[in-house]
Amino acid sequence: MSVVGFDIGNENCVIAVAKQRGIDVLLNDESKRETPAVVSFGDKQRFMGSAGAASLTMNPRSTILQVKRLIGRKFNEPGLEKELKLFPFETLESPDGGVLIRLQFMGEVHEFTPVQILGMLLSHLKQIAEKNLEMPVSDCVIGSPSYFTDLQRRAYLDAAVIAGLRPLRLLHDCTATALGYGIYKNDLSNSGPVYTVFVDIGHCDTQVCVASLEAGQMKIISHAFDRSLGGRDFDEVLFNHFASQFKEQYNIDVHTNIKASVRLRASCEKLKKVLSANAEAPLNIECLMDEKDVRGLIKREEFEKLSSDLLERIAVPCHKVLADSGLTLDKINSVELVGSGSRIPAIARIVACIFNREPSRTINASECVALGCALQCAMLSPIFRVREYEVQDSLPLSIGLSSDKGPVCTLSNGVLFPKGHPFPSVKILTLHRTDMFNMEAFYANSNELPGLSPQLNTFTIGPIQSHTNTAKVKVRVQLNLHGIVKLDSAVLIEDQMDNSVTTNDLHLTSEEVADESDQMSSGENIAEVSDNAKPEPPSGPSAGVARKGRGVKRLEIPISERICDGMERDELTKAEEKERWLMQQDLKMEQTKDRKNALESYVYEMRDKILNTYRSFANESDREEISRKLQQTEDWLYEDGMDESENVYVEKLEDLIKLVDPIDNRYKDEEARVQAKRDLLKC
Ligand code: ATP
Ligand code: K
Ligand code: MG
Repeated sequence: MSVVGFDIGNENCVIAVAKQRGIDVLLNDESKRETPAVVSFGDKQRFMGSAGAASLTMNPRSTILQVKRLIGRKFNEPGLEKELKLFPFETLESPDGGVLIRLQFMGEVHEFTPVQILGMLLSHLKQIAEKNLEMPVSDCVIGSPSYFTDLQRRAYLDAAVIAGLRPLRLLHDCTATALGYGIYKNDLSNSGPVYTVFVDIGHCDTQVCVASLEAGQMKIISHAFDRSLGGRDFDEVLFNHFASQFKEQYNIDVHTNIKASVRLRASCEKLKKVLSANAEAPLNIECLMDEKDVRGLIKREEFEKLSSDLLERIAVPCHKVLADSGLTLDKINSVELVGSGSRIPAIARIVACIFNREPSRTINASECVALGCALQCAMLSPIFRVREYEVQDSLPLSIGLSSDKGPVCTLSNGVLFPKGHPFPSVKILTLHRTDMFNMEAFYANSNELPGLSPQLNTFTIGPIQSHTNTAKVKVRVQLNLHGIVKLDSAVLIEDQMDNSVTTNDLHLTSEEVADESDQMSSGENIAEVSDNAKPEPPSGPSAGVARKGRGVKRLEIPISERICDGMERDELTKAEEKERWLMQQDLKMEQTKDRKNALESYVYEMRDKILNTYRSFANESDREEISRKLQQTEDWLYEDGMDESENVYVEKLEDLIKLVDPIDNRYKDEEARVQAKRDLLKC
């Protein structure tokens, strides 16, 4: 078993693995440390990662980029439509309001959900890891943006199932970075925490956090983000600049031509990178559109002016994270800048200005998330021993809970887990209920993520077989390692001695006893809430079993969960089947390619041998016959045989071998005879 961390970027993915010596980044088939997050559909097989990226300009309509942007989102979400327009592939609304990707494959129209596409990408990364490690990979930790909603987190987990992975945790990108940084920091004294800000600017988003680092522990204090601000937006500034310039200068409108806009966008990204190290950068694209070659030039200063709005927006999450942390600037010990999007010099300037100090770049900007994930995976995996280190995250979006009678929590707006609440965490609610009831989790503060649909999922608790009208139901709510809300268990508590619940509650946890007075004064529907630091495993086997103690009867109540808009079990099974079919198809095409290559090399090898090695072992007519057959096969390979099935190539090769074999046998016999003679002489 192995212990792996995945950073799934909008542009690049990184795989890290924990080994006894430390954490390593794994190389892909091209010996690169970063694998493009691209899934491309060819005519008969898929190309993923680097091979997928290579097909983008050839096959833009069937090449899926930035699938992370689309996952777990509603087609009609504000802002999404504009983003979808920038993609060269076709998207449409799915029956449940999500996004579908439509493309041509094997001569037919296929539709895939973003979850399926991410499943493909994860499965590709899994294969890279397995090839490197020469063992199966399943347990992993996957980095996720802190702004991900419950639906997006579930979508990630579903994609992992499709890929045959078992995520032990979805870890916030910044938390992963902070973990990888904090655990190795050895200048921490025992005189209180030091505070570090991490700023991660990726391809599509900006995430910031404040972490408190101490010897043996790392706590995230606050997260902030702009989920639509990253390197991609700077590319777009250059793209629009040159698109309008070329319209005037060359009379071409790249917006009307998919291939031209894909190529210009790619060139602008390169240009942006050149500008990070140079004061000016040229742009030359041959035959961009209407057979016109285009040329351009931009100075860094001009680029910065064009992107001034974007640069200003970087300040927003930076100020917010500090305000939410409750710390003043002078308490901040250092600022670490990560994510390759942050390599634009002006970004470092702005960050320096906000935090009043130079940001440091001591961390590997592109690998830190994957490294932190691998570390966390090692910590969670039973097969690995890692030094004691506590990781505590902070909830980025407030979550509330209501029942059919209204909010159940006493905090404002029904908040159960407020933003900033440490997690993983468990709360126990005590409600006065005697009949089956529903509870609904929801996002409690729409300001924290504008456009967010508040609904999460609904839980039905019951049926309840209560014999008294004063029964209480204790519900265990967990904010789990993935940042997902779960109702773990519900227990009916009936007092058998008498019908009052005011006394005899000494068996309850101390927190609840302490809360007793609250309970007395609260209304019918308001729950008594207490924290429970240690998450217990769900009480599966004991469900339905009544336990008695001190005259109090406890009975497990069944809970059923209805997820809002997620994948149902049977949909997931279907997606797994489809993925298996696609993998088989890819494999078949790879094998076909191998067989075709084998035939081709045999032709070349024999052509040479027939003229040289085999020359004296075949008569002229045999040689002519073989040469003719070889030539025929070669011609066939370039024409009718270009795209044949695997066994056709195998048969062709067998036919040729049959023809050449007698000659080869004669040659080998002769070789053996010569060798025997030599051996004899040596004796
Ligand atoms: P996300 O975090 O949004 O999911 P990601 O993790 O794939 O995306 P990164 O790999 O951190 O993103 O960063 C990719 C971005 O960094 C791209 O926009 C890329 O153009 C940009 N980038 C890479 N190198 C440079 C450079 N030298 N100068 C400026 N930008 C760069
Ligand atoms: K990345
Ligand atoms: Mg990233």
